[in-house]
Amino acid sequence: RAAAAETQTATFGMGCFWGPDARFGAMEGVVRTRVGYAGGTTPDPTYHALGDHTEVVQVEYDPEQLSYDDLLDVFWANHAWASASPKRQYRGVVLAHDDGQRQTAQRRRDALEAETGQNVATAVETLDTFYTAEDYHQKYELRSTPVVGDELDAIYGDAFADSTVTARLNGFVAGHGDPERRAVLVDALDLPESVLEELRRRF
Ligand code: MHO
Repeated sequence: RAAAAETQTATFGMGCFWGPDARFGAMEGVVRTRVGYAGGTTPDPTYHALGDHTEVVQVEYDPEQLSYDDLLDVFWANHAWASASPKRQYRGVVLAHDDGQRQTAQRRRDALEAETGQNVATAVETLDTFYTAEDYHQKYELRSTPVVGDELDAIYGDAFADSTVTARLNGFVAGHGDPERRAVLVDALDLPESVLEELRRRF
């Protein structure tokens, strides 16, 4: 299916960003993922000098295949929204890109509280600046897969963090996505046999 001319972007804090990078990357309709730091005020944060920022995943998606509500389903189901994180680095937060996202996220937050009768600790805020994290955090699961990580890093170079294929593979090596979709992707890849062999072994 052809990608839409215009993609949309969502940004979420849901604990250590390695996990959600893989989870969203596996989803059909996600075009690109990036991990980074946002939600604070400290200029130019890094992993070891985060200041008041939070680890977040940024998800670029095709609105003809996925809605913001679809992403919020995954967001709410996959982070600890009922208790405030002791570290701001790992807090749950929706960083809305516009008023529409902000209202949708707030509506979902209210609905979750109404359904469960529990207090939701996760915040809904407006995104200011997203600072891309260091390369070694991008698609961490894929990067740390023996053989595959190093080979793809060499083949993709600067595109490693930005490609749809690496987003999908990052999700698949982490165990997301169904076996059929994994097989279809691997069969379509023009990559060294050592890489394909290792991927098939893992899938
Ligand atoms: N290595 C840390 C989390 C890293 S995440 C990028 C841990 O597993 O505790 O914050």
